[in-house]
Amino acid sequence: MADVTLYGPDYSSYVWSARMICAEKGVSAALAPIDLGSPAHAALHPFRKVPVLVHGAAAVWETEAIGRYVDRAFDGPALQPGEPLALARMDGWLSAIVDYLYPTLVKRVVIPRLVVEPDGRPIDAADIAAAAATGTGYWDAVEAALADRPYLAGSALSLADLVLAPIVAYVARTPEGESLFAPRPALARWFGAVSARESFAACAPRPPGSAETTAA
Ligand SMILES: N[C@@H](CCC(=O)N[C@@H](CS)C(=O)NCC(=O)O)C(=O)O
Repeated sequence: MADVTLYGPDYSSYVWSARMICAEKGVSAALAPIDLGSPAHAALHPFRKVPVLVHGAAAVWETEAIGRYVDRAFDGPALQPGEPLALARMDGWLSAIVDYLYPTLVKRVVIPRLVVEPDGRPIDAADIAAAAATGTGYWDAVEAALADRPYLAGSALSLADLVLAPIVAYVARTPEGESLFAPRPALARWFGAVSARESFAACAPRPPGSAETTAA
């Protein structure tokens, strides 16, 4: 029997991150589908988002909370630095991902490009271009952060790297992401390292064409 259950579709970048967090911690997580927006979903997450982690009788919601909970509740390699400045860097990046990178790049670039457009529905090219332009500054900030340290918080992998990596993977698959890595060697090196981890491939969405698999 798995240690925990994670609810949500595997294509969600945040579900991918939550699964990676569990895998890196050595926590076995069963992935379970959920009928998005349903009363059963609302019973687990008051804002009806994914992922939700269920451990025993407790439901934990929001990816950051799930990551911190898994890190504290289980043995295994620490995914949050103990040193105050490194912890502040991790917290800063987690906040920036949730408040800036995800809304701009996943909602306005990845979903239109990888979900809406292939589905034959209209996209707003001007909004995609505007979001990608804003994203350029965000990627430059990530590049600057990684220029003098291997991971976002410092010398060790943390929750921030595990939340950002699936977003980078999705953006890199869009036309706007074609020039993501070439001008940003630190980002490329970091993504190479995080995406080479066993957890990245093990928790990645099933290949296109599999049931329930689409982007973001
Ligand atoms: N702040 C939330 C965001 C969760 C989120 O937006 N999840 C998306 C999938 S990546 C979702 O639930 N989408 C379904 C919906 O909005 O109905 C977290 O960190 O978990």
